[in-house]
Amino acid sequence: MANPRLRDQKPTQWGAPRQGHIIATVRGRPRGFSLAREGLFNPNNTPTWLEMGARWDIFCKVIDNLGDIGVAWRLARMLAAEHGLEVRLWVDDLAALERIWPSASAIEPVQRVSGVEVRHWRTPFPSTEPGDVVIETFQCALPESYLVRMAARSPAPRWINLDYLSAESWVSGCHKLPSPHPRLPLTKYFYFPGFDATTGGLLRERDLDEERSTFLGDRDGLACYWAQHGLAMPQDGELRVSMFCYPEAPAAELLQAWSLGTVRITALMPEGPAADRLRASLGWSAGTHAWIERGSARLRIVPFTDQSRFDRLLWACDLNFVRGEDSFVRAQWAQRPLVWNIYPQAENAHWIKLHAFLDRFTAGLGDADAQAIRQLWRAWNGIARPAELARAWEDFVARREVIARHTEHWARELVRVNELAAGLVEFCGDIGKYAVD
Ligand code: TRH
Repeated sequence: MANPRLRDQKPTQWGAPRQGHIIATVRGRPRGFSLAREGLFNPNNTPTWLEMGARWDIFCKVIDNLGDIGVAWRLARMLAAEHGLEVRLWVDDLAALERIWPSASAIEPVQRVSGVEVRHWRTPFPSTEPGDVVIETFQCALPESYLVRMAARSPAPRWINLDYLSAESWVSGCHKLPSPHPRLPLTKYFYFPGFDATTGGLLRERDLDEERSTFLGDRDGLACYWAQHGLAMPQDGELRVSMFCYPEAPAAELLQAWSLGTVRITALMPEGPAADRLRASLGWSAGTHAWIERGSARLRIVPFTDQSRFDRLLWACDLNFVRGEDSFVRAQWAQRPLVWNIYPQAENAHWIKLHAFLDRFTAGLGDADAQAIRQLWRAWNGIARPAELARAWEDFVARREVIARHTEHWARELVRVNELAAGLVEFCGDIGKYAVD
């Protein structure tokens, strides 16, 4: 059935030509390289795939929570909006997309949202012409029929697996590694996000910093923002905190520590399983929007918002508790102190990942400040004993100004590292040039 949202859309948007880049890199081509086969030699002046503005297919399986779709959707929007590419996002759980982007519909199998064609990924998979670039997010395993069609194309689509974010050092060695398909004439390349120039970097919208500065520079706008949360502008000495975490995080214990402390805390916690667990452990039956007050602390459960509004929450708060992958990155772009609740893995494999990030993040800080961050993050993730949480919080909050300056500096340095979407576009252009017969 024709989808009314798609009817008036142009079938293809043409992206910016990247000819100059191609010519510059062809010189060092390896043995077996074929200009004609790669569609780069262009005697008839017909457009090459890069000149045409390639069509990109992104595949996303929602395993749990919202990080899979959070990353896939951000990448899809950026490729369409900032690189002029024609992007189709195949996602198996439209409701997850609707949660982080309510203008998407949980029931429309084909829809156009924010310049992206969104398709419900169902089984059996429809017969469709593969894109020029195929992004498999988090090794979600492409449909077999689609792989066969990819193999039948000449040249074959550029095929990338966009992997999970990690600060571990092995990432540099695996970034951009090719992996031939066991049966089909296809090669998948592994693309790893990361925190230095030897990795794929992080997703960061071009206008992000400007938007953030405008938001924070507009006092009336900020007052309006807080009023929407039922709050006046923050008072001197008060800390505004956002708390997005997994249900296992010791939120009730932290609230207890806050309530006994000298710093006034106002916390906003997005609704979801962690908020439900906190409610249950406090025997608190009030719904979203109600305040719970305990000593120096008050906490309110707030509605889930879209990704852009979530950014504003992070920008507005003085301290952000975040989790998973995408919100963790966004908290860094917010340039505010953060506490990461890492996605738990079997046999505590995530502890290694957490420490790898902590090592990078705290490098350059004095021992006591670094220790304050480490201890709070460890206690929040169940590595240190829960009894250590209150002490860790006290140390952290006492050093909050140094930590705030450090986080700002960290974020400014991180901006220099590759931007993931732009790097991916460039890499996909390069793959063809280095293919070997
Ligand atoms: O939801 P997450 O925990 O995601 C994951 C998944 O568990 C996944 O399986 C795992 O592999 C990955 O983490 C590492 O956390 P994350 O990544 O922060 O995703 C949450 C998304 O939700 C993010 O895009 C921000 C968005 N969001 C909103 O749009 N509005 C909101 O109000 C909030 C709180 C979040």
